[in-house]
Amino acid sequence: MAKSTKKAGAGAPADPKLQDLQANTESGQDQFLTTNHGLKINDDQNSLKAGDRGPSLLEDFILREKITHFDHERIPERIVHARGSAAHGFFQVYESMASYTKAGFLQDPSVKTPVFVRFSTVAGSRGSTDLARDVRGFAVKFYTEEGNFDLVGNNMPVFFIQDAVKFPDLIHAVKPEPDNEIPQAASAHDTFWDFISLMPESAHMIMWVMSDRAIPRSLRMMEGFGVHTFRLVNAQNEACFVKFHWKPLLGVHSVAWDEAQKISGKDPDFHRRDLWEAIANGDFPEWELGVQIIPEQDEHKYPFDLLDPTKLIPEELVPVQRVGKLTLNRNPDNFFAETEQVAFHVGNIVPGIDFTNDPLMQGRLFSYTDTQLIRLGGPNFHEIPINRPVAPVHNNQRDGHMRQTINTGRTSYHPNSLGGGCPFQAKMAEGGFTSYTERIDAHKVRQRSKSFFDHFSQATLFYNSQSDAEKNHLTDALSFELGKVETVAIRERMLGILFHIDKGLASAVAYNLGLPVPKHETILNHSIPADGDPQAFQPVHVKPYLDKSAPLSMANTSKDSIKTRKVAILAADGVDAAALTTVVNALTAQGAVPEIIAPRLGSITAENKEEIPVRRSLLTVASVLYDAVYVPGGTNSVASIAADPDAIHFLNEAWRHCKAIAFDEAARQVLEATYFARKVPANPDAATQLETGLILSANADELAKTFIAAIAMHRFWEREKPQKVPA
Ligand code: HDD
Repeated sequence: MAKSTKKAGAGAPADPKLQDLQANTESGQDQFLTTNHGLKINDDQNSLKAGDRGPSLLEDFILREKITHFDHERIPERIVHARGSAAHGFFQVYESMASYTKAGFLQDPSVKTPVFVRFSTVAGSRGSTDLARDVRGFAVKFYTEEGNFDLVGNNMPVFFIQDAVKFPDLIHAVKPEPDNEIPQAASAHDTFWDFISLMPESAHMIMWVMSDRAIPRSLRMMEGFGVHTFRLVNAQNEACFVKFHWKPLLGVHSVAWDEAQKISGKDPDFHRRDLWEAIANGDFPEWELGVQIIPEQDEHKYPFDLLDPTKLIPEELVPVQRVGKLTLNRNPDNFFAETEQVAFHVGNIVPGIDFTNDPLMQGRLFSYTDTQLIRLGGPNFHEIPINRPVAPVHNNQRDGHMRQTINTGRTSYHPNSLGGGCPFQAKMAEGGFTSYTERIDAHKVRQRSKSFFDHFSQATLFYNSQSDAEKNHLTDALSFELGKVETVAIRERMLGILFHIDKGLASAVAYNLGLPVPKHETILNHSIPADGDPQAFQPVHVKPYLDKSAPLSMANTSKDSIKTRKVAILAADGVDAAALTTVVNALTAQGAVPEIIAPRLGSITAENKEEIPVRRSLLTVASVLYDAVYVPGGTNSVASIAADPDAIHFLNEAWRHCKAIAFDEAARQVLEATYFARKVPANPDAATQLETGLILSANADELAKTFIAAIAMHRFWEREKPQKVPA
């Protein structure tokens, strides 16, 4: 892996969080090896023994210190979101949002607020694959001048359950089964679908998790969502509701499921590596912050409840305003110290932002601090460098394991007179936080509002909004997952839920499972209190208020760039250097990353005797790690590639995963060695080439132009079913 870029660029204003972290960074460069107590070590190779063949001595404090520290290196992994990758960066608002919020970091476009962002999968362990079919966490810590604001979101805008009290059940169901701890990082097993099939409120989220959103091409190509409805409060104490969005500037893109499974074997760190390398190469990932603002008086205007986390607000009803930009520009120095020890908390807010009564959010407000106590070992985790705010901290909280701060003075209570009354409470005008004074007049009940009982309308809206290819993927994903479920009754129950989302979808999945299409129209909600009347808990059916919502389909995402796309070039000795250089230069000029792959490492000798360095050998790579493939001409190179089974497999697989593939006309022999040669016209014109993603040209400039347009399309999903090849 390339080394991390340390600075945001010459002349960039000092990042206050970077300065803060500097006090805790260490480098052994040009230094002596020491014990933890600063004693220089003379021999780190041999323990102290009674004779050179005798037993080690208890006296050996150097040995004991080293082994003891090693024995205690591990901490518990996160109960969810254990597998993650993170980066530093900054956020800048485009223009003041003062009319909506008094939050300081949303006022001044010239202010760069430092951030630390951690992406994660949910179900897998720390060492599990990046390419699991799963929700992705998207957690942003803003180090604002008014304290830390954590936006702890996901790459999907809704959630499985409506009440936090069900969260442990959901997670127990999706995690590996408790008797044998199988399967790792996968929802395709009985306990998950058992729970889901009894929990109709998860129907909408299930559509998202079974869609390609669950297998992103890159963490840099995912949307992010705050999920809950939050509240913004301005300086006049006027509030509005808000939904937060992150919109990636590279668009939203995913891989194929077959590809995801293969990446999990070839490079389980695929997303982590991609994020690291992009930042190290100066291709800084960027997202725009989007807000959907809902005036307070519109709280009950919609046919769904704003407090229900299984609902989104279609962008057609409330447009997303893009209000600022997040840029990630620095890799962490140390994975454990930063990425592992960072502690997010939904409850970390700043004046101008507030919570709502979403019952999922309310439970989260408890869980995040609580979990850090066990994970990070005590109440002082806020002092760990990555967690401490850049805003000053003064209070009367004291002591506890691993306390770092040396609080001075006699008083650790408030009010006091001995300490001059310090630290003072801050008035609102001085930035003191006050909770929004929402009026609540209610009975204390364990109940769920009837306005939370529509479980299907947005699941159907999501399904209807997908392209044909995306619908196929949903059918395949559900068939795969339920196909792995052993208990037929669970499969049947799930078909019953799908029937309420879309009858065609239910029939297609039922066909694949070899089961009859469910006939019944009613569904019993099993998630009800012991004394509840099942009929009273029937999900309600709401009249569709929208046929389709365009932003829900990734087919409508931006497809205008090949920046950071990885392009494999299959070449061997005798390659046509002129064609190769033309295409490489054209791709590089557009920000893509071409890599020459040859049967072996070292260099290849071109037809004109030029020595061309090889980036990877066929032994260590696979097509699933690339976005597109190019095969240049050159008689001997073409003959070698055409005769190399690994190279032909590479091409067939790239075709199967619907990627753009380009051949020099002089490399037609390679094309003819593939399975897909017979699926495409022998001499496609430019329009056909762009339609199929198969580019064939004798002119390297023309080839490069069409190839670049094709790579920007991301994938040619249309050819997936009709032109599938073995690979
Ligand atoms: Fe959570 C971690 C996102 C519901 C309890 N959650 C965690 C992380 C993300 C989310 C991104 C990883 C943070 C990191 O990188 O360290 N969680 C969500 C979203 C939810 C959600 C978007 C629904 C809208 N979570 C949720 C509920 C509960 C939790 C309902 C409990 C009642 N989540 C936790 C936790 C974790 C966590 C157990 C594990 C590690 C951690 O907090 O720091 O407290």
